[in-house]
Amino acid sequence: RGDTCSMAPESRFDCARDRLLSRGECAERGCCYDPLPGSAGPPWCFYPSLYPGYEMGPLTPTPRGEEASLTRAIPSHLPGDITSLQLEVSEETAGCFHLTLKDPSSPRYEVKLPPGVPQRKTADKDVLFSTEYQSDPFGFIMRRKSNGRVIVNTTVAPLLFADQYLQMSTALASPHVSGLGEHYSSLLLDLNWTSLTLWNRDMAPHADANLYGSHPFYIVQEQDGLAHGVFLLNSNAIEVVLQPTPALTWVAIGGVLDLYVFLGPDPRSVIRQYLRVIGYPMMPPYWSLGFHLCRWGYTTTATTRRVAQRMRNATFPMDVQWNDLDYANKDRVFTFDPWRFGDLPEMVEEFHKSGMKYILILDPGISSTSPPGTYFPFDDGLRRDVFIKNATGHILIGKVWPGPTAFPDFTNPETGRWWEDCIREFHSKVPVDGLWIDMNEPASFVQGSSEGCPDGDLENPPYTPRVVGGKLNSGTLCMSAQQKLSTHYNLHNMYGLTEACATHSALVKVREKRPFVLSRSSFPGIGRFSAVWTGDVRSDWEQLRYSIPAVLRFGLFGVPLVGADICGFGGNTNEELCVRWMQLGAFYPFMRNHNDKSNAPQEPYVFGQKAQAAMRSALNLRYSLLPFLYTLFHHAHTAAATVARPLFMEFPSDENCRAIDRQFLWGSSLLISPVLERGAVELAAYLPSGTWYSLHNGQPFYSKGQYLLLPAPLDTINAHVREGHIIPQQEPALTSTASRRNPFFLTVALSTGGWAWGDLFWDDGDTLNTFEGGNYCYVIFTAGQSQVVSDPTRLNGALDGLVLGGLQVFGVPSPPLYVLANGRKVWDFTYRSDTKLLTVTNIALPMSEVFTVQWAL
Ligand code: MIG
Repeated sequence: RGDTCSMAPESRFDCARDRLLSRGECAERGCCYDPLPGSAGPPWCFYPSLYPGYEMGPLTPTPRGEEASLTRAIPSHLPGDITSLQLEVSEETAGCFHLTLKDPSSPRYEVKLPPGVPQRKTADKDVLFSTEYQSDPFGFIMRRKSNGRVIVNTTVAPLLFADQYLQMSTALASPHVSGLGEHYSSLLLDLNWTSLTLWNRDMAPHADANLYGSHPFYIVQEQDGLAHGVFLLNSNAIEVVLQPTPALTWVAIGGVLDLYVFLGPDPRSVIRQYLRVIGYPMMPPYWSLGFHLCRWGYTTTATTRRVAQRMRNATFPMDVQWNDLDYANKDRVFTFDPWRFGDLPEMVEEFHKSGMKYILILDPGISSTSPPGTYFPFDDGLRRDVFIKNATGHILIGKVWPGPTAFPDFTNPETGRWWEDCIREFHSKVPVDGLWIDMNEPASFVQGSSEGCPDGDLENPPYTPRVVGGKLNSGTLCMSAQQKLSTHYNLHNMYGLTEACATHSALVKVREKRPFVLSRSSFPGIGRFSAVWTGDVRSDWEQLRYSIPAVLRFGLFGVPLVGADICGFGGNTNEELCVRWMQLGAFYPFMRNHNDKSNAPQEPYVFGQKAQAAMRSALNLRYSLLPFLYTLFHHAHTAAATVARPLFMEFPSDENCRAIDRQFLWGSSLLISPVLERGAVELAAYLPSGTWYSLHNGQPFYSKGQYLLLPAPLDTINAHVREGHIIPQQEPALTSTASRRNPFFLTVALSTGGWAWGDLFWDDGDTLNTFEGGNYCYVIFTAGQSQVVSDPTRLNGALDGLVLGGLQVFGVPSPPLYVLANGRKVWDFTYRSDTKLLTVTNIALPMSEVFTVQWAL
């Protein structure tokens, strides 16, 4: 076989992912063998450059694109080859290419995302890509039209399509790849012979493990600031192999190949194109952007009340008090403990009266061992046939906190109605404002079921990707379990998504307000229904640091409302770590401090005065920025923009930004540079080229695109406003209910030319579909020629009675002689010539009218 085996080691594609092969076994597969020292690195047994595969017939036009038949004459080494395939390709939009490979003779399981993703067709007809096909063996090459760059090239390795093993490789246009969650890793993935498994699993975040969610999507930063993305719509267990050529191999152990390629051409457009397929994120209620406080181990209502009271006494802003499993009677959901939580309804009412909200945990496992007639959720669920069955058609029983449990099958519409009834009934007693859906991978403490699982190709497929526990059913249900739509083998990764969807709809119906759901498990599309948190992170500095790429990745996956457990969940935190975590957490889109049962307390008030002061100022800073954050969520909801944004999204042609994941942006205008190391009181922060102003004092930094050493004492987090931007803020308060009524102020960061732009989306924060129904305010702010002007382009009354109380203008070159607000002289203004900061206070300009603030130089 001589030169067909002579490719460079980094370009070798593994011919033996399933097991280690001897030279002879490798040869039997028709592959090349070259044992290299070391266990990691290039494969020893790899495909030769020409390897028999599928042969493609002629392409013929269809109403939506083109199609062709593929046939395999020589069997592969896999059991269950599907020898003829149907290829269909279509140009969904100018920047989106869609390819499917299916079995035309017998239908296979295909993912159905929850319905209701609006069809957002673009008018643009200038297709950004061109495709060509290699017919024998089949492969395709896709290029970016504008520069000819190869975006996808599957001819680099064979296509395999067997019943339980589908594989497709592609060369990558650059080594700068991000995505493929959920994993514990930096923003740029390591291509040095690594593999990532996508299989939802209850597992504390650590390297090389498959975690709670699955997101088969990646984005590639190309050399010149352009970007593209690829999405494999497949919910089976997936393994993605990365190698330094650079190249990537998808292995899915079921379903079909349903591949989307998004051509951008810039990173933001890639994400928008992706979210057009999976759905744009929901608009969160305003209060959910406030601070949330939780722990496992608030064992009574008295304790829970005291926590909220101590927060208030110590003047820490906070919107939402939570309870973990402690509230439930014998850990059974939809009940509450009559002794320890007997006055739960009253407690919730009290929180509501003080302008706060209340959320509690809801696990999917339904206790199956209460005496008949005593536990409605199970009895009714049984009657309505909502539970997942085992292979023999009996209800599958696993084990979670209440002991033996059945698992609702959320792919069954009747389950959605039953779930809604359970939530309605519970809500009529305990008027929760949101639900926290945990353990929804789903997690079970017994492998498969309390009776084990039948042997077979679903439990033990010919190839099992590298998963924690070694078996697909480790820590979850049997793969052969039956759901309405298909087997659990096919649906496992979608359990959290289907539960989030059902919970979201139930809350909409029951509360008739904007719902809040927090889910641990996730799958593409979940951002339409839910927030996500990153699970059981440990209280240590490394986990603090990796929380940033974790949060940024969820942004790429269409889940902008995301955060890690602040101060860490597992193990005891410490004061310094917790201060730094509260500071970073103040810039997680979803901000919740949460702690495990057995750990030292970590509520802000338990620490020393200095630490408390630092946390209080971080909280006040966040609360002052809520109008801005809310506006960013509006853009996420309506235009698929990201909220917490990696620098490369905003500065795609700045090569220095490619790998940055210790800093991030809020929208386009606020750069956050947290301390992530113990003992550090300064940090090297990268500032992209341009002027950046310290949010705290307006001090300008003129950057050529460089790292600057910034002071970072324990009481501050560095945040810089980008020149040319206006950030709408409001005076903070102890709840967002109160801060929403406070005066607004604007932070105006003038560009070198003296201009700036910003906007504000405002509504009542809680009503459903305000944007869709036109029931909102939208105000544009512009600065230029020594004045700031507002332009309320849409008003619905929500801003009535609210005023602009002042503004700070960064970059005013010289002291103003006077300041005019709506033409009247203002007396309360100060100017600092060292920082070029103009501060105007004590004005009261109605926000619902056009206003002008001028300064005369
Ligand atoms: O097996 O409800 O990730 O946030 O506190 C642990 C108790 C179950 C796991 C969640 C965590 C929560 C905990 N839960």
